[in-house]
Amino acid sequence: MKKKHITLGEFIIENQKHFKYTSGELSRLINSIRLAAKVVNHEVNKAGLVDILGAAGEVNVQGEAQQKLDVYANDVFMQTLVNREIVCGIASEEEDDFVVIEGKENTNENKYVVLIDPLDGSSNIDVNVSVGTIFSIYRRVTPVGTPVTKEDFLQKGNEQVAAGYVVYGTSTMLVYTTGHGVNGFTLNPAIGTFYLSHPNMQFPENGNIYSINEGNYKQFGQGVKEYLKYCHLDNPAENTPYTARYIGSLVSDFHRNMIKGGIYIYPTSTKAPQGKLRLLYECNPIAFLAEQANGKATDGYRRIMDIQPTELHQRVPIFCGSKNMVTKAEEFMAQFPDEANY
Ligand code: AHM
Ligand code: MG
Repeated sequence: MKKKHITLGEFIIENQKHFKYTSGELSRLINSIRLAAKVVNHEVNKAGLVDILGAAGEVNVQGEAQQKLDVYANDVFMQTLVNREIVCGIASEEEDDFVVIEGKENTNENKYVVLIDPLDGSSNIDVNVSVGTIFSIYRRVTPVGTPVTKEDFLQKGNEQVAAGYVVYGTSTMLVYTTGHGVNGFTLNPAIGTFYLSHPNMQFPENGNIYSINEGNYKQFGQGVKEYLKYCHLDNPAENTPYTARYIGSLVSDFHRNMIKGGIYIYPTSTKAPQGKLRLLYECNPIAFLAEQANGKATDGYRRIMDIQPTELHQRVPIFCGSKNMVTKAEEFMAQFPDEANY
């Protein structure tokens, strides 16, 4: 009988064969992200309701006051990873510094670190628009048996062993890669199970969607301005004018563009001289997914995954999406080489 309706749990076990190390640690790690995603999904889905109840001073079953969703999501992901004792450290957008997890009997024997943006797209939380979780996973570089250090987190995107996101949208999906393509799983909320719904996701090489906060136009550098003028041209041979679509949630904009073909840009500007998005837990995982799905991710000049991180919360500009569209944008940027020095 042919296999069908494959669950994420089954897929993780099946794909363990790809992993270089077979202790099952990485599989257990992805499984714990799956669990945390379901818990956060449950809370995201009653966001408006919680507000109504919250006005009356709602408290949860533990007797704690309701928290903001981004803080809540951070707690859920951190706690799930801590409880399962499968990582040696976590860095999160919500935490100033990385968190050391000593694991079983304080042996520091775990090999992976996780970097996470627990709830990305914060401006959309209160208005019933899609938000997401982004995660990135590395093997530690310092010796097992010692507490994790900053060096374990400041690795190039190139070294990622897995990355993915959860999009809490019209349906909830978990999309991830371990370096063997990108696969998407949709949550059946009735039974709380993710099913493989989007196997082997691929960016169309071309597209006609551009996603950028064009309200900042006057603050952009000349390379981006010239590229945007190109996007506006009435030139059917080049597929322009492009269609503008900008949700303001990286995960949702990226997800749509991966399916339909498009480019997402968060460039430098006078307001955000280094760009806005964070290299380690926003740009690198998105870049890994983009490349695994036959797309491209650069800072306008260099491959995102080749950038050597120096800070946990470092920002970089990002251009990601359909390969030919990103390459075209880079051609405009190349005319203004000074803008590479952000
Ligand atoms: P956040 O981590 O504070 O939510 O910020 C990241 C988000 C991205 O999801 C989104 O693409 C971008 O910020 C939107 O920023 P802006 O409102 O400046 O366009
Ligand atoms: Mg974010």
